[in-house]
Amino acid sequence: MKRIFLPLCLVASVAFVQSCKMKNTTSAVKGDADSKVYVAPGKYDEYYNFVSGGFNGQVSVYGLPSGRLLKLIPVFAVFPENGYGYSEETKAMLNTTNGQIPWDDQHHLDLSQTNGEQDGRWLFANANNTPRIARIDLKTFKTVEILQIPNSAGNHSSPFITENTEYVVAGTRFSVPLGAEDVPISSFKQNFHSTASFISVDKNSGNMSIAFQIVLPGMNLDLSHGGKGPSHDWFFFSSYNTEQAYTLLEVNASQKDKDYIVAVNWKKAEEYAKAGKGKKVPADYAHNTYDEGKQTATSVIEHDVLLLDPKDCPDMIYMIPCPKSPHGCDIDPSGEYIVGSGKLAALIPVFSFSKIIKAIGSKQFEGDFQGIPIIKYEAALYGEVQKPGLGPLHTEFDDKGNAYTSMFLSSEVVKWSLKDLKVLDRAPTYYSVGHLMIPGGDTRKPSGKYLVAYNKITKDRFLPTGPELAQSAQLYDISGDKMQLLLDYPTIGEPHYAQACLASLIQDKQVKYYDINKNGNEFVTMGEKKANVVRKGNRVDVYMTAIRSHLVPDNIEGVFVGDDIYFHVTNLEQDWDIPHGFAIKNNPNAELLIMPGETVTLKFTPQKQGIYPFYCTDFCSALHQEMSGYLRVSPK
Ligand code: CUK
Ligand code: CUA
Repeated sequence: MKRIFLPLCLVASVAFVQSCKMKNTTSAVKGDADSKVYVAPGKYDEYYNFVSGGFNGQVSVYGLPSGRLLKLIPVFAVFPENGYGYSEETKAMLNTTNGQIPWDDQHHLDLSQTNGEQDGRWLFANANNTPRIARIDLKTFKTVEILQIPNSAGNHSSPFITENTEYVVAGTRFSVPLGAEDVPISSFKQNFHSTASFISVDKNSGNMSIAFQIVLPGMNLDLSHGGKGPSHDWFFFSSYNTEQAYTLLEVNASQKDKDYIVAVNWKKAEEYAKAGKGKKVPADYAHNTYDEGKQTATSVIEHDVLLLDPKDCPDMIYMIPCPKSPHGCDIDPSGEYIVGSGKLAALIPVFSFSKIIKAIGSKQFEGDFQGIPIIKYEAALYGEVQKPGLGPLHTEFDDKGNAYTSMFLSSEVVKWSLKDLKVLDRAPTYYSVGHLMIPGGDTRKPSGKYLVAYNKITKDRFLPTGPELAQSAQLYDISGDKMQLLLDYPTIGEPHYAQACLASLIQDKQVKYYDINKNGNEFVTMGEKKANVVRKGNRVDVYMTAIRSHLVPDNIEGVFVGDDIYFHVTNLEQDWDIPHGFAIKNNPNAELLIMPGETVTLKFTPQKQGIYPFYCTDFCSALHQEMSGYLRVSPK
């Protein structure tokens, strides 16, 4: 088994053969690794691990340390398994100003925080392709809100939050003209912009709304993180292509020795917005919310957004030079250190927040980038980690003053000390690690127990499955001086960032079933006796109930070709883990999975006469197979 690098790193990688011994990698697992990941039958994992789905558009949930897959949460893609995006109640969740978009590319996650610590309330997720941010309610593991982001493309630097979840922040990867102007691509410098959107999050409901968008020069914002503690008021973004090239072939976009970390004082921005320094401009975007009481989603189109132009808002934004195409932008638990990771740099620069503030005070600038002051590199720099490895991407932190950086090219996790910036340990990854994650590793209170590496290439780690292999995650014990590889487990889609928190933050808040008496769905059927079929023109509403082990009504006649039939199925069960399903032959609208106490609606417009069986798809009782019925469709 040969390791394959990107051509550009072939030469440089030779120096790192020490981490590239492919054969017999199981020897990396020593001693008591098995007992550290063994979660006995009936026992729970210690952590929930939320993993982004990449091009599958969903979020997956694992237990740690076992690596057991617990759930797939549908977010930015339709999910035939439970009818997300197919049921009448959820269709609106995928609504955008360009119609229903049933797919996206999901890269980053952030768990809500209070005072810089995870609070187990919500999980935010970004969509890269058609810029959107979703909020998942961790009481139900359901996507309850999706907000489209206007004036953006490639919503990559997202959805990172401020320390108290005051804002969830989204930054543009592909600069575009504001609005949808038809301009020559070669007018990039004049007409293209990136934006940093600050989306306020309601303290109680969690509801999101775009507070303001900061208009930045044309360039690519890549990743970001909010400050904490002393840097609470600030948000830091990494950027690349500050050459402002519009064809990103390396020669155009990676010429400069340094790109920038963009430091935004969002408290100042907030003040400017309040003082009327912004400009309201027309911008249409969809705001979709799932009402947990009414059990249904609605989509509203908003029409304007407040833009802040740095020219009108002095002392709000600064640029900090950062070597060679920075990717990750990570803040240590104290809030003092900002770690930039130049993908093509042979070092990791660590910036000091207090030095940045001093440099701003004494105006240690080296010119400006389209009017935004550039702080001198040395004036902002705390120090550099020398020879960390090749292709540094992302950094997380433990509770002992150490940082861990993923090295894509040299395929390893490198542990280094924040105090003296010395490399302390390296552990190979199999292979080409992207993000890495420590539970709470981007908060004020990281755990020092585990680290998970999310690898881009799997090769020989699992039984082969044709040309497409599962992605691999690897769990390390980081409690000692040396990292210890404990476990490989396959993941779904292509994970990028992930988050994990103590299970105790979430597990006791779980909604086990919905109280049928509080069911607010307008099509609820409160008991079998109320089951009914109602016709209005060519619309037929079937008020159906499901309870072990029958669907009522189970014989439906008097329906004609071309009728729009709405099956409103209410699950009457009042017990945990007793969902019923509903599917009908030849219906292009997938199926339903209805939780106890819930009502969900499936639309069907039969095109041909005939007898259409329907049935419960979830094996719910010994008489599950009997939970079925017939629809008769007659010619018009
Ligand atoms: S990105 Cu994937 S490895 Cu989209 Cu956060 Cu760095
Ligand atoms: Cu209900 Cu099977």
